[in-house]
Amino acid sequence: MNPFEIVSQFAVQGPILDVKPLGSGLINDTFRVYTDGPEDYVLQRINHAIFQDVELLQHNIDCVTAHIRKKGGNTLTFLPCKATGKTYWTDGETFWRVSVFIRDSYTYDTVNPEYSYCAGKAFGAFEAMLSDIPDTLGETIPDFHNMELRARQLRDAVRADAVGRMKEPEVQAILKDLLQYEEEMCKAERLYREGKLPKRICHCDTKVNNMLFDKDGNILCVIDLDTLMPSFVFSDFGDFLRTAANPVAEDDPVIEKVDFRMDIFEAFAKGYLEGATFLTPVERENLPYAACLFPYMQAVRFFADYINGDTYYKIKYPEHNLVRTRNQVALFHAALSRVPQMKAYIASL
Ligand code: GN1
Ligand code: MG
Repeated sequence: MNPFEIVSQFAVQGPILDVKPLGSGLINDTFRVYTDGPEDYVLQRINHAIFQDVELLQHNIDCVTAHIRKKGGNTLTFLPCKATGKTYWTDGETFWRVSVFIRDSYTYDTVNPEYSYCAGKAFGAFEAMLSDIPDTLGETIPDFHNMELRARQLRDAVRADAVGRMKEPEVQAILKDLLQYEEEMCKAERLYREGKLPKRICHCDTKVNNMLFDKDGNILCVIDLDTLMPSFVFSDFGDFLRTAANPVAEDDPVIEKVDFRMDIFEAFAKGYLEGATFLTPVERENLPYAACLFPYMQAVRFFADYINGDTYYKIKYPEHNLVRTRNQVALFHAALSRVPQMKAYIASL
């Protein structure tokens, strides 16, 4: 079906002029819809293999956007489907949704400390706003940021060795390195089982380019709401730093350039702690752990996907997931070496 017909399933205004690819997500396909009316739109094909319960996915998004709007915050506006009134449309095979395109907005793949401070405040405030949401949200991908599960998935991938990549010496070396830290990195699940760590509604994909800025660097709103779900606050804190504190992209092959920038960490932590006024001492104390956990978890996920033969993340060339893995492993080690400094900084705030 052509995109024009898909868009016209939704209550859009004005004739549609054009539909063009937008953004750089690794999971869904995104397009900008140009119209002759007052608004342009964003059309997205939801990756149904990954988000298997689209009804639940859109339920979470509908509840959260309504709650934020009620509180006077800025958020995305999804259009109802003309036939069903739901915020998605399906032909039985593919799933689509449409939201209003936010004009004069900018996304960045790298940020300076000033923008990181604003992002910290915005994500902290975002979580604070959701702390009293009356609705029940489900896990759109069950155990999405559960490190124990991700570690098990890596072990399963290694055991199956579906495409014979375990014979590569580098793969063996990376595996050995990652396994050394497995227990330490599964701390969050242990704290949760001991009743010391709560789950809260988190964004769970706080990479730096999931935030819209205006031309002066103010945050307009948080986007990519697919993974909104109950999780540990570590998710949002850690995943932002994973992308923002690294001076290079997550798939940059020159790993000598990978680093964990403390100026970005400090600015983000300061903003986050000002916005997230609800944190318990255990959550606060473990923010440096979160900064290590997310590069680690992402390394494990990219690595497992490489071993599985690239079935999850979109890749642009055959070694892409291995290159991503090397980058994230380097970032993990850089972050780990800065834990004492991170702890001292958090304690000083
Ligand atoms: C995926 O599709 P995108 O780029 O928003 C992934 C995140 C990863 C990220 C790595 C549902 O996000 O968890 O951190 O790639 N989303 C899902 O770039 O798996
Ligand atoms: Mg995403």
